[in-house]
Amino acid sequence: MWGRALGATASQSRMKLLPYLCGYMERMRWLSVLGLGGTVWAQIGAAAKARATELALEAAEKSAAFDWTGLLWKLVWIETLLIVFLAFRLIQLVVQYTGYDPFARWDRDKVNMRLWMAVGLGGLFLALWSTFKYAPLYLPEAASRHGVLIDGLRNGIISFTYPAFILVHLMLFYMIWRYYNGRVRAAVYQETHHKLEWASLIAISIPVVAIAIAGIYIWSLPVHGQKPEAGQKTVEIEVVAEQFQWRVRYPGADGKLGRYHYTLIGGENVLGLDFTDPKAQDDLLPAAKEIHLPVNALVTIHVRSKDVLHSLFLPHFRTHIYAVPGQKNQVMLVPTITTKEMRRKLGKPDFDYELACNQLCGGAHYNMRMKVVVESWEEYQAWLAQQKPAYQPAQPSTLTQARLSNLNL
Ligand SMILES: [Cu+2]
Repeated sequence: MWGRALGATASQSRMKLLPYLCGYMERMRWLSVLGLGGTVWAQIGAAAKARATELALEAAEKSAAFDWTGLLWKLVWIETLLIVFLAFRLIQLVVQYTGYDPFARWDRDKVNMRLWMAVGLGGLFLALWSTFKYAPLYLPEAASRHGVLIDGLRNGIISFTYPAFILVHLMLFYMIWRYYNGRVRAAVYQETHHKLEWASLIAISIPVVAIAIAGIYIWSLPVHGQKPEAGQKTVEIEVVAEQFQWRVRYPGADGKLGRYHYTLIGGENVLGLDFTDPKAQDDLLPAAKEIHLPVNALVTIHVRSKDVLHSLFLPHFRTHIYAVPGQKNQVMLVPTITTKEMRRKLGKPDFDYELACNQLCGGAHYNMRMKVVVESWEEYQAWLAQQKPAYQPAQPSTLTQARLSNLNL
């Protein structure tokens, strides 16, 4: 009986669920035990583990003693695996030696079908429920001109993929219920219906091509697609990434960012500015860890990295570009909502826009956050007026001078 259950031959169409599972476990013993144990552990243990981590952190705060909670949870982990393995082994041995199969009367296909329905419909319900449950955690409305288009594209795509997602899954589960073995056995053979194939091909191609074209246009906007409108103010700033902070450079009165060269980086000259360039001498390097942007101006952000790959991510403005060592990148945006206005809209008086590093760039990656302040043009100018220029009369040092003359800049 055991052997036949393993074989899953055509003559044995009504296999028993449990012996079959046991046989499967027997063959794939360790893999299955690990997989099943892992799944069980992930489901039941995730919440408990979070709590354990909390406790461990609390304990670590109180004293730097050995992490007993952590060890305990590791033991529970191993024990869970052992219990799962032993339970299956036990059932398997009982079936093997007594020949008694407590589940002999089960209709395995029916059980499978019902399990599938439960898992499938349950999963579909959870997917729908979580969409609405976590909706308050979504980003607020886009605070940049191109961001509104990006959101529009996203919402447009979701408005027909979401109903399709639900429909396709309902159909899938209907098929499982309708055609489980024991009800309808034979499938109907259908010759290729060429007209139908062509019709479905075209029907699917149209939205896909439309999405692709809209995507190429909209997604390229932040990189090179934007021009200043008549009378619109333009601003250029530079954001430089390094392990583990952002540095921001604003142009001085001339409105232009000066030259830099990586070989000039050193000492006080953290951005490697070339102070023989007059445009660099009035550049501003604010000490405050925040970026100021004027509302409704076309802002060009020049992005570079001093060491490894970082990523400039401005989620509220739907703007994102990599900071690549040795490469000049730039991204453009028009902030449309000031910080004050957004705070009022969201009803959160302490809300702030944020710049984050979106690339795991090393141990203190989490440090790479910066407050972004969007304010009126006047407020922006007033803030700029308070910032100190990067160029100090003592600079460039003799060492920097020597480097400069070597470079023939
Ligand atoms: Cu980074």
